[in-house]
Amino acid sequence: MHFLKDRGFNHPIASEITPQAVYEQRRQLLRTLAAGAAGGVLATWAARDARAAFAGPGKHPKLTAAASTVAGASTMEKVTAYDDATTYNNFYEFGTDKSDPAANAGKLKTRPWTVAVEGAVAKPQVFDIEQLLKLAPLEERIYRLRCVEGWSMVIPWIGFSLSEVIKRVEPTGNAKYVEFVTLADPKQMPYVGSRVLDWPYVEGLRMDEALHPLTMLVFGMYGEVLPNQNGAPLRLAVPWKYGFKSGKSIVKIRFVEQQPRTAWVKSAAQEYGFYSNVNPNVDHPRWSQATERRIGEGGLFAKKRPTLLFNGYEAQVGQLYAGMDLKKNY
Ligand SMILES: Nc1nc2c(c(=O)[nH]1)N[C@H]1C(S)=C(S)[C@@H](COP(=O)(O)O)O[C@H]1N2
Ligand SMILES: [Mo]
Repeated sequence: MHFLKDRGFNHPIASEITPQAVYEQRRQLLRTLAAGAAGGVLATWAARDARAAFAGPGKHPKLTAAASTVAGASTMEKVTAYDDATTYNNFYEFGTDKSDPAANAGKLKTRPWTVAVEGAVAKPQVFDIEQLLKLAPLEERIYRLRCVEGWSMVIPWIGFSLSEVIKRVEPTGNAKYVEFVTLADPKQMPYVGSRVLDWPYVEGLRMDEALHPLTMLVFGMYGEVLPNQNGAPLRLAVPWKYGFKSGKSIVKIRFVEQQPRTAWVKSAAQEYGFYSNVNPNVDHPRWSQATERRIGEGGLFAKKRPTLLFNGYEAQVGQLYAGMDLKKNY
């Protein structure tokens, strides 16, 4: 998947840097609001802040969402420009260049759409997308997204915790892992049938990872319905793992006993492990993972950012891996 490409030479501007004092003020405001009854105010404030930071508006129907109160769900970092988040994509079903998904995914039919939730569950169910959208209140969460290729973005997603779906199908004791199968329709997706990957694109999580409140089922971004190139009509966002763990255009969620054989493990197991937790101390065999380039922060010569363990979500998810050798389980 991984050709390192650059978006060109934009000079960072001073206003992109948030002064520490302002940052601290915002943190305090967040704490106050999260602790109290002012959720609605927080939603407005977060939405305004996000809107000010991206170049939008997009061309998609609006989705209304309140700011999430899940711990660690929203970073104060500057949100990536809408144009960058919707034109610099990985979605190999539509091509392997960063601009291919925006160019080729436009005609993907996202209605009608169903998601089969099945396997080791007491109540298997086929959800219609409209039904899924109403399963729980929509939340906005501003997550960092770190691609295994060494770049990152900050994206305001709209959706809710995947656990909302999981609890409704009642997993049995045999449900140790969750497998996510995404659409593979050669009629709509020009690269399905190519040998780039073994289609469909399959991803997976351990059960406790899937149940973690930060693991998000996503229907929208930047206040709007997801653009097709970002995984419409629904995708996953698992912010502490490399981006490829977050499958786009999901059609099936299966609860299984054995660790799923994921598309990238099948393609290159030495390079892309099942866990794929963001980790600056575990290099990819062909490049360092110690730093990353934030998309929008200038060109090839912009200063790289240090990559954070679990992409900065260690306080929330570190427990899941207590005692586990992260170098072995990459
Ligand atoms: N079905 C599918 N899902 C996918 C991919 C893909 O090629 N096919 N690419 C992954 C990778 S490598 C990344 S980094 C993210 C990118 O999401 P974005 O384009 O919305 O930023 O989607 C992930 N989900
Ligand atoms: Mo990625």
